[in-house]
Amino acid sequence: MLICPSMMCANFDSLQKEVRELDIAGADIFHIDIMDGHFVPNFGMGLQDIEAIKKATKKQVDVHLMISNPGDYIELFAGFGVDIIYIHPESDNHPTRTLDKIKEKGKKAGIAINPGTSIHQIEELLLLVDYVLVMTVNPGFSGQKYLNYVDEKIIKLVNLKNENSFEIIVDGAVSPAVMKKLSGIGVDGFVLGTSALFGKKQKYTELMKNFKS
Ligand code: S6P
Ligand code: MG
Repeated sequence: MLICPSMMCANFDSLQKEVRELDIAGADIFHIDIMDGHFVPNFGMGLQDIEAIKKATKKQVDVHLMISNPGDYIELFAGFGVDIIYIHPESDNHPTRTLDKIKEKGKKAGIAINPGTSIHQIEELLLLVDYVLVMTVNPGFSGQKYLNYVDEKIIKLVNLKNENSFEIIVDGAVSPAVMKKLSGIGVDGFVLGTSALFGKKQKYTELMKNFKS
């Protein structure tokens, strides 16, 4: 089970300390939310944050691009040495071209899909991606409510995994209970923010140990 801390929810007074502690605690992929105030009504992390996080860990780093026309920025983000680039096909006129661009840069390609995006709309893309990031909240903010109706789509996606070769990561209001439920049905990993990991009394090592067990 892959644990992906959503770094937007970390304590920014000491971002690199947070990264080092999460790294030691067993984080697998550091998740960086990038927003443009256009595709989503908010602004997320900045380019300088990617640099700071990359300097503090050797583990994998992803960028979740919640931006319009992500195809215009693949070179820019690949240049920061991230490992995985997620685009929203909803915000790209030519998502397959953009996924090709990501792979040409030697990066793993992912699609992030909104709660209202059906499998039918993205079926062809499944042949081209390494990861599918299923949004269980509408993108743009942490601390939202889990949208239960997305579960049906997650089950369908799990069934499609055998014909393709992608991993399913769930992003949005993932609590320990959600993790337990979804890892049981074949989800590969979780983006963790305020619902499970940040702002808690327990240390990251303790929390992470419980999640992995
Ligand atoms: C949402 C973003 C997510 C959040 C994450 C926060 O737009 O893509 O990665 O940061 O969902 O977790 P939580 O538990 O506060 O919803
Ligand atoms: Mg995200």
